[in-house]
Amino acid sequence: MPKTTLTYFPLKALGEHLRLLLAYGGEDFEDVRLDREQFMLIKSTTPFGQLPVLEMNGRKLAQSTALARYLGRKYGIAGANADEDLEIDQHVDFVHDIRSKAGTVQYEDHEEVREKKHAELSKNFYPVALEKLDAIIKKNNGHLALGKLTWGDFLFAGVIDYVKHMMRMDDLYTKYPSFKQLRDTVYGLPKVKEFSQKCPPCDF
Ligand SMILES: N[C@@H](CCC(=O)N[C@@H](CS)C(=O)NCC(=O)O)C(=O)O
Repeated sequence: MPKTTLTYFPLKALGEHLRLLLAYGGEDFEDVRLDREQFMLIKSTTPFGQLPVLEMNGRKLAQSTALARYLGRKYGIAGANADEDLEIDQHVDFVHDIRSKAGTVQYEDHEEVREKKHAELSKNFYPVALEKLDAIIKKNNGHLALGKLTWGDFLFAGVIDYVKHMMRMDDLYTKYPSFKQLRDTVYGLPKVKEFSQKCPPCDF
């Protein structure tokens, strides 16, 4: 049986939810964390020149949300039908919308433009979007969708610290306890807890 390997940077960002899902699924996997220099040596061998890459059953697979959906299906935490799948996808895409907006600040090189973007999003976008996300989680019984544990919860838990960092919101979990609660629910799942206690710590 070929070895299962997840390759990403030493960050949570777009790789952590896959680590957590693999741990949840009881997968015996190698958690490879490359620095930029090591990544550049293998970049051309990855499907899209990016990480994360999952090597499973002899295949090299990429795109972090597609992979999360795949692992969710494999481990029995996807939707039961097309409508349920849609609800998970819809809420996952909304989390990505918030992440992408925050990323436009994080990855803006020009300081003046960056600060202007941050101010604009902090005034007009984050408050509305975070209220909506909070309402979604409350309506779903502390989960991202379907009122129960799905792969969407793993994506949320894996990415939220990175989003918090990019939004520069140290008080995110005080303002929205539901976010911390959902993150802690996933990290508290027995196999996930066991994995995350042993793996190298990263803040976001
Ligand atoms: N849509 C891709 C995006 C992956 C992505 O942007 N990866 C970044 C790190 S978070 C990367 O590999 N950057 C290095 C590069 O593009 O050279 C996914 O969700 O997996």
